Amino acid sequence: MHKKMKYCFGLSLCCVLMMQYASAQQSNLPCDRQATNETINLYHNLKRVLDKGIMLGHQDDLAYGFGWKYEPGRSDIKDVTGDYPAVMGFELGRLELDHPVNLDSVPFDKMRGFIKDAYKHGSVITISWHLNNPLTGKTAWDPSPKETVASILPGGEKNALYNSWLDKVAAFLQTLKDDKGDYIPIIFRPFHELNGSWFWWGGKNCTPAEIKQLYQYTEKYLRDTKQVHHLLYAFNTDKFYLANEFLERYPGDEYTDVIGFDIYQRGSNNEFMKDANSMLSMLDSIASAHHKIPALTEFGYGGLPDATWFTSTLLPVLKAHKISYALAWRNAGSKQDGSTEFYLPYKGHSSADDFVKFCNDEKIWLQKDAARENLYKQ
Ligand code: BMA
Repeated sequence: MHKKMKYCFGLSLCCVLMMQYASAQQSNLPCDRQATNETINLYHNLKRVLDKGIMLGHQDDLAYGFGWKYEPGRSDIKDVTGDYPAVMGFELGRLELDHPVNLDSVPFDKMRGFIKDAYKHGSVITISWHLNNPLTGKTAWDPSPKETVASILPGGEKNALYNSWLDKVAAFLQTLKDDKGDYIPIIFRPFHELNGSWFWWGGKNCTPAEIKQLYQYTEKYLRDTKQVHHLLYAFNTDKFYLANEFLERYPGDEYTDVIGFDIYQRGSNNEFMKDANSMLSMLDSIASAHHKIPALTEFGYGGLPDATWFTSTLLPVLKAHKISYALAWRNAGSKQDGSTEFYLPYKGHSSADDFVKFCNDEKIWLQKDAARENLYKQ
């Protein structure tokens, strides 16, 4: 080879290697490059324990359960298994309206206490946000008009309103500190189930480019404008059939730490297993290709009609895949509209014994298992 060519070849090889190194380094950090130490530690530890266990989560676990509300220390999971969930989910809907309680009647003041308690005992915290439709003033489930997402992006008529909502979210998040005054890391999961069309930010209600822009805008606003640096960001779809569908609204590797999907059983056990296995296989490969943390960001079989569902249906599916955590949705109990809603058994429920067996599997982690791993330490 000519000397000059040799030099050029060497230089390009060097550049490629440096770029590969830089991208590998990047994938080893949360997408917020100024994340607090505890947040960075959580990120690394979630990756470290991926092969060891699957953390079981529950939405609003400490707030209420089937037939009770706000009893200090109580949890349906604790009542049944003796331990709390390893992941606790909370919800911000209506914070944007200055309401003292969220859309599921949980006072934000109490929520702050639950989050502190969960953190202190070693659980992981994740927060969702069913924010109202900023253009119509109706709920998150008001899908029209299709201009809502465009209206809150820069240049849109509701951009200032949306910014004021993000100011409130940032202010709340910045009150989440431990006894020493350090921020409590949170897995923030905005615009969830974004491939379905039931929320104003989802599916047919905006273009993929618009929702990607909104996701990126939201993150930059919280991180760069409001200087919130204790968040890991979770991107999640609802049911999907192809990896391309999952990635259609993906905001990019620089904007996500955790990726996942929500799944609810509505048909037979076999159908659920088939769907969940297929989606989890796709998630496994997307997560490893993009160096992300895979999670089942919501799941449930409403009303738990099958007494052995946990060990016969859910467990084999979970154990066949790499999953950081699986968050069961809320045990709302009897609701105002006369219906009941719950996804994990309460004491005395017919699937309680099976659920205990499920939790006793070494792969399924509750709070004590998570605490043993010191997820917030280096
Ligand atoms: C839904 C239901 C609703 C609840 C909403 C937001 O799936 O549980 O009752 O208001 O989530 O938490």
